[in-house]
Amino acid sequence: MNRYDEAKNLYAALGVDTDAALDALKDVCISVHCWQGDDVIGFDCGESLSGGIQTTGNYPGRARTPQELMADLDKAFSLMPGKKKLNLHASYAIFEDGERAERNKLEPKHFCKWIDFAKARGMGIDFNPTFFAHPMVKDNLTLSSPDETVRRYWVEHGQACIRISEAFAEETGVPCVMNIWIPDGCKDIPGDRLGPRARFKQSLDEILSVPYDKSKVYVTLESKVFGIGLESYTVGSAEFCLSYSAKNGITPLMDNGHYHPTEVVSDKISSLLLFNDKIALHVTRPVRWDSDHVVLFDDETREIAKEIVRNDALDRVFIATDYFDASINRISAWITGMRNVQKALLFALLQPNDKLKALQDAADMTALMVLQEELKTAPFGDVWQEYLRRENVKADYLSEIKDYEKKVLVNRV
Ligand code: RNT
Ligand code: ZN
Repeated sequence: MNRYDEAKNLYAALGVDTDAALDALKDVCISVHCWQGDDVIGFDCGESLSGGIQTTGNYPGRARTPQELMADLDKAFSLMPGKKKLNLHASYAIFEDGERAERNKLEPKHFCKWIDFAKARGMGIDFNPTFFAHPMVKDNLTLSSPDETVRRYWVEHGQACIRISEAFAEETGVPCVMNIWIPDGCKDIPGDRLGPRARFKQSLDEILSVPYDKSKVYVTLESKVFGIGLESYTVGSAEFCLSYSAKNGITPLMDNGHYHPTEVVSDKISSLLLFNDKIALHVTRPVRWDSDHVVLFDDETREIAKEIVRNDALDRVFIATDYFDASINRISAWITGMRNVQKALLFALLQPNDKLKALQDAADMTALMVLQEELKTAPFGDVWQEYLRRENVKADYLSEIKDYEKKVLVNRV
């Protein structure tokens, strides 16, 4: 008997159907963030990263042009199993022949190369207005700025992005998730917490006043607790973003690096699912702060996946990766994080969820603990290998990455 068949029997004894789990996983689409490939720099204005987020490390081989980023994405995609979507930021606009456009004047045509890229690969595109790394960010503020010229500029940027998102959906035939995240905040104790939030609220209202097809564009709103240099006050806090989303019929997005260190997103998912048709996630790994380390197959990633699966919400949660590590091979980082999200989902799909629930309802917490611990050492690896085999992807991606590094990446100097 091969290892998969043996694992299948062992899981069956625990009440789990491994074939059903593999079938479910193959339909899950994960949105792959383009910004891991070039340290969140983009192509539109050459400003260094700001907004309280930081990429650290200077491993050779950063993608410097759209061509390089597309080639690297292709390399990464070829070694990632499963269904993918491309997640772009507005700062990745591609301008032809020196013709530039300001962020408030961006149009679908500035992304036509990306549309062609996605279509050729049968993928949808998700989108993010870029409210950072730009000279119009004044005093760390964008949509909440008291300077009407600044606020208007960024409102127009948001509106332009809605039109671009709708074009992505129309061109690819796949709905587009457009995520709004602003870095706005204060390093030190503010004298007014209400004013910036009131202006942010008004700006969002203005952005959403652009007519768009809600079956094609899902607008999401991402909260945050603090950023580097913005430690004391964040305009788009959790309460603000959840309340705004609930009241205005848009989708809340939780990034698991955006909460206090002992708060976990896995515990928030069930609550949001009770009150929202859809929710969105940025899967990342915070180490001591929102450090955006590569996602690992760790406890919290598994717990997040379990909450999606056991609440039967695979079709209600938009899952996207969001991390940036410049200290290791960037393509390997992409693949490792993506595969770990999928591993966590498979692990969750291999839980006897009905049994676990019944034990809890019967208040048999002893048996619940024993079974949950037992599951940790079940032959998960053999089922994962079977998934890779069915997806036609090798378990070993490192050798191919090392080869690409030698042939392509080291020449980028
Ligand atoms: C920042 C947010 C945001 C960004 C990307 C680049 O803390 O997580 O999602 O990481 O938009
Ligand atoms: Zn995020």
